[in-house]
Amino acid sequence: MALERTFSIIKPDATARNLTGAVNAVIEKAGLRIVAQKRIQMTRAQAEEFYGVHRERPFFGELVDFMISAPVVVQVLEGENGIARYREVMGATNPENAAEGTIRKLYAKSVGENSVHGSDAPDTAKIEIAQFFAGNEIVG
Ligand code: RTP
Ligand code: MG
Repeated sequence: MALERTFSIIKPDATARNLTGAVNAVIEKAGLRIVAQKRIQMTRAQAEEFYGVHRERPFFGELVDFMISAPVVVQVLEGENGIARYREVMGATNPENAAEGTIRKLYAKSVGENSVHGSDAPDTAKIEIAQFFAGNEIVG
């Protein structure tokens, strides 16, 4: 299979605890390559757009507040079967259900403050990457 790109966010709970390097170590050990990365302070508008699919969910307000509560690190990851592979490495949304060795099992605080985001499909990966990166910022 060809290399596939996915979009990742190291969320505020992780950056606040200085876990950027620790999360990146798990990502790289899993065979994914970080082909773009930057630390940003998300605006409310960016967070609302990013999580727009969850707008009607009861946790939406809390989720947006959380995503702008501290800087995040946005990334593009590349690897064989990259989208599914990164979902595997992240672990279940709720860290209580996450498998041993996954990022969320190791570092997430709760179902809301769960340390990382990863795209769930090729179409969303493309849209999410384009929201935060210009083509010439990604170097494979
Ligand atoms: P993500 O989109 O961030 O990669 O996470 P996911 O696919 O595993 O989970 P999703 O269902 O898309 O939910 C998006 C994010 O919303 C927060 N959340 N809070 N309080 C709650 O019950 C709740 N449920 C979800 C989490 O930050 C989750 O990652
Ligand atoms: Mg999701």
